[in-house]
Amino acid sequence: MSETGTTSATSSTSTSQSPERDLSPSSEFAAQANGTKELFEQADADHEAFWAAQARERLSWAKDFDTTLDWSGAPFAKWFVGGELNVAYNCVDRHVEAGNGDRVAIHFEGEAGDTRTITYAELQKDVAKAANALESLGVAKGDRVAIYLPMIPEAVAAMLACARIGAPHSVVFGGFSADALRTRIADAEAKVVITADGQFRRGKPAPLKPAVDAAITGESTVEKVLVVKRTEGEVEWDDQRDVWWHDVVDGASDQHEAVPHDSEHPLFILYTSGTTGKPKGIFHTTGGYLTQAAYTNSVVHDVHPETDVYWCTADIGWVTGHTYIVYGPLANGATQVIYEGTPDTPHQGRWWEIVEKYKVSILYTAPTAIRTFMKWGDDIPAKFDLSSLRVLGSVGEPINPEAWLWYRRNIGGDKAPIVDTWWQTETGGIMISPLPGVTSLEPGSAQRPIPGISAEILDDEGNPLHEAEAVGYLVLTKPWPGMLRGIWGDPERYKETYWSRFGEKYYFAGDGAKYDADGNIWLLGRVDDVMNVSGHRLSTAEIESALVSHPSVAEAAVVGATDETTGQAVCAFVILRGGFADNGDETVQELRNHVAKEIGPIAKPRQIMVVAELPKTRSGKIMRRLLRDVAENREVGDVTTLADSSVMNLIKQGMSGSS
Ligand code: 6R9
Repeated sequence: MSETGTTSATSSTSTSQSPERDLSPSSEFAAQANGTKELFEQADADHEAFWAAQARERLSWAKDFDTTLDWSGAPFAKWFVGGELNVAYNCVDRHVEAGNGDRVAIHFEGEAGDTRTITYAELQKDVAKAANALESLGVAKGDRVAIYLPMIPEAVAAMLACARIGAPHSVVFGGFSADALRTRIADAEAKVVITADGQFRRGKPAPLKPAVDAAITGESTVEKVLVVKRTEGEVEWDDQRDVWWHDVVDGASDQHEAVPHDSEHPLFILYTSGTTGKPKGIFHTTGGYLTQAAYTNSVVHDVHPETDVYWCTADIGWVTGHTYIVYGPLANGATQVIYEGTPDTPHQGRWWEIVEKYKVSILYTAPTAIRTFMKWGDDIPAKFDLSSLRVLGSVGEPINPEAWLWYRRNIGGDKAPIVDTWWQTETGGIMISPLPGVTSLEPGSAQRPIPGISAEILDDEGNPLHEAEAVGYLVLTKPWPGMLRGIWGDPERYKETYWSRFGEKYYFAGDGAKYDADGNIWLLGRVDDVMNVSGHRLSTAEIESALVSHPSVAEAAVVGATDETTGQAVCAFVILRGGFADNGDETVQELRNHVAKEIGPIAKPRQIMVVAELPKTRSGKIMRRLLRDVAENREVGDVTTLADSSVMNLIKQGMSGSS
């Protein structure tokens, strides 16, 4: 590295070493940081003792646990065995008991500009009322409750009410279709659905309840639908089945006993895309998950509940919303912002206006959002006072160094540390990330496993790779408290998906990774047929089956192509059935809308190409690699394993003919 300052161009992985850019933590930041070097030492010295200490220090247990980890039934883990606690008590009541009832839990900002401030004491009442209401609707410990709500405070109260009763919730993202909701409700055999009449999106009310009505027509396990009034839109009503939230919750008693549950009692199910069409119901349990959530939110986001205003921009329909809106920050007693709407409503500075208004000090968001803001221009955030921000976070997909540097400069005032956090629905909480008071940052890299977590990168044969730039598969090598306990109703699929690629010793994450020369981990995206579109996991198989379910489609192949804003974009190749003409744009629009209807607007293909053939191997496997080459406008790679090597020429000719 030269002293001249000209070296930053040598490679995108050496930014932190440029003499002009010091990305080590400032001494002021380090002095106040929750995450310390000592944590690494403690975790290395005794993994289980470290986690036992986190569980005991950060949570209130009604009954202490006797065994920290029972791994005798591996890969099925039990953490904090024998312990009992109530998650809602830990997230709300104990803060009130400790004299912090007047502290704001939630600053709610509706899209239309309506606001609500909810203290911990108020949240306690809301949760108790919702718990009483759910019980009056017949929900008991162990029953599953589906939640299909917009980003409103009732969503948080609903989740915590379920946790309080011990009824596992299954939150389904409000952007998912009726069909997606139906499969998730059926798989979890949910007894009650909590929804709203509608939600505000881009300045307009959009209905939600019709999707629930459609999802439970015919045979269904659902007995009651609890409906929050949000948009005042017209709704169909079934007097036997539907009840208004304001009728049964508002009038319920605000006293509700938080009965302790076993540490391993299921807390929630959350569906995520797998390599086959059927989504996997990832399930998490009580003590281990909450420990992971509270610990990581403290040491990675560096939340100081007395002084910080924290804002995680995720939707509660994703795991980030579960762990870093509901469970982590509330377990820590933090004050947070919840925003209902889109970043450009009513103007492209909306987020920065919110940061200025509430003096947000910690912001946790996704690279796709950051890239969108980059596109909108530096002048927009520059109009607002963002000086309250002291920690920035990123999650969902790799953040490219350019976006990282833009985020740091334009949002973080060139001083706020950025924590690029790698984790998954399955891991329950952050696994790989800088600790902002300890780590010298490396733009674009999630860097190191946090204290208590161990990772390796393996080659095809399962040998650890340590040399720089060697690309392999990321695995986690020791169980951790927040790990998934399984796939709901399918223990075999759990073993097969996560614990068979490299044997029972390694949790296979499904991500490619490499080390750089400094030992930082760089995540390289999924190695399976899962795409990452704006940080959301979508399976190629799921979208293919949606396309094939359209009467005009004979066959479909879907690939994720690199996209400047969304990371990856859905590109589909379809073969029409005989008798269906290719009507150009009209056909494409119809199929795009069909996918939106079947799965949800996030799955809508950016591009659909009608082709005569698909490239297949002799064993009939579609070679997506070649289609990706086409979708990304590259020279098409090796075609020698194709059953018919002329197919790619046909596809390419077809492309050049289309607009
Ligand atoms: C939390 C969440 C998990 C997948 C994961 C990986 C990708 C998430 C990342 C990242 C690179 C990061 N991913 N964070 N890749 N750097 N900081 O996103 O959970 O929806 O289950 O997605 O997202 O590919 O395997 P989930």
